[in-house]
Amino acid sequence: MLLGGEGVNITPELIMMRSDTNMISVIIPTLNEEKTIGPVVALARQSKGVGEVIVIDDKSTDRTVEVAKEAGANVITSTNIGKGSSMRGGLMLARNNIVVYLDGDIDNYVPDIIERLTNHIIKNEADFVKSTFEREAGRVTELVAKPLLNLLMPEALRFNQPLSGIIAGKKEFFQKVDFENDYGVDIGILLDMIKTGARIKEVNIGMLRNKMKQWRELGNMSRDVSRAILKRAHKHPAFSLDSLETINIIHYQMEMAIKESLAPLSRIRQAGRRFLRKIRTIIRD
Ligand SMILES: Nc1nc2c(ncn2[C@@H]2O[C@H](COP(=O)(O)OP(=O)(O)OP(=O)(O)O)[C@@H](O)[C@H]2O)c(=O)[nH]1
Ligand SMILES: [Mg+2]
Repeated sequence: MLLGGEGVNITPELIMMRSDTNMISVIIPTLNEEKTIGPVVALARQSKGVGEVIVIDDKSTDRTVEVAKEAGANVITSTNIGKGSSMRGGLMLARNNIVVYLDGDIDNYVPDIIERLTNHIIKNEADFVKSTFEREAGRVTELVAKPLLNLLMPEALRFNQPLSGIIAGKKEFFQKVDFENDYGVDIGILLDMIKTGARIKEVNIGMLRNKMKQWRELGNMSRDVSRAILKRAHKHPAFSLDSLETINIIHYQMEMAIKESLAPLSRIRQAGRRFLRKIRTIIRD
């Protein structure tokens, strides 16, 4: 589009970048990320179009808050614990019309991460952008989210990383979706965005190095993610009692598999107890 004199090519991109209200707010939820949060904030602040970087911290017990402040973030301590609650809180504070969410635990973001995530939004080709990336292991994604989605809402399977929390979108679209309080937040946002008819693009952000979660944390995450999917599946037109029955079967089979794999551990524990009892008897006698 050509506007004004002197042959100035005023593209939608230029209009967005020139207007303060169309700049970018970057929001980062954190819980004990002192090692990585500094460079993440610095990278976001240096990126073109970023007007503010907001870190929403859940009372980290390490130096996350100090490090994030030193790097130039506006740090807010949340009162409602949970990744999703913090993401919702950040949205309420965001001043700009384009919102980017980053994870604070990544130490190898590509330098143009913000540009990759916002490019389609700035050009008004998308309302919401989901990132895709290669990573070492996405156990909850492969074992919980994808099988459930396949059964209940297969339209979401076209996204490689449905649980990715590295996303961008227009603030007005984020305001229309339901933010779960916990780890169900990211899949919930994606499913709600699909439902609201948002134009969604997936962009590749390369390879991400991620901290590996302990099994106990994976359990909590799986619970949050399944809850967010099932809550939405109930309202889905394709939802039927048949699919509910299949979920019960899957649940039962998973439980049996876990019990079977834990059985040897339990035998070892019992043998250990017997051994200790014997030692005590020997000492006593
Ligand atoms: N405020 C807040 N942030 C959290 C909470 N849990 C995790 N985060 C932050 O959210 C971001 C992503 O968290 P991760 O635990 O790595 O979650 P994830 O990336 O979805 O999971 P992985 O794929 O296992 O890495 C990080 O910056 C965390 O510090 C929480 O309860 N509150
Ligand atoms: Mg992570």
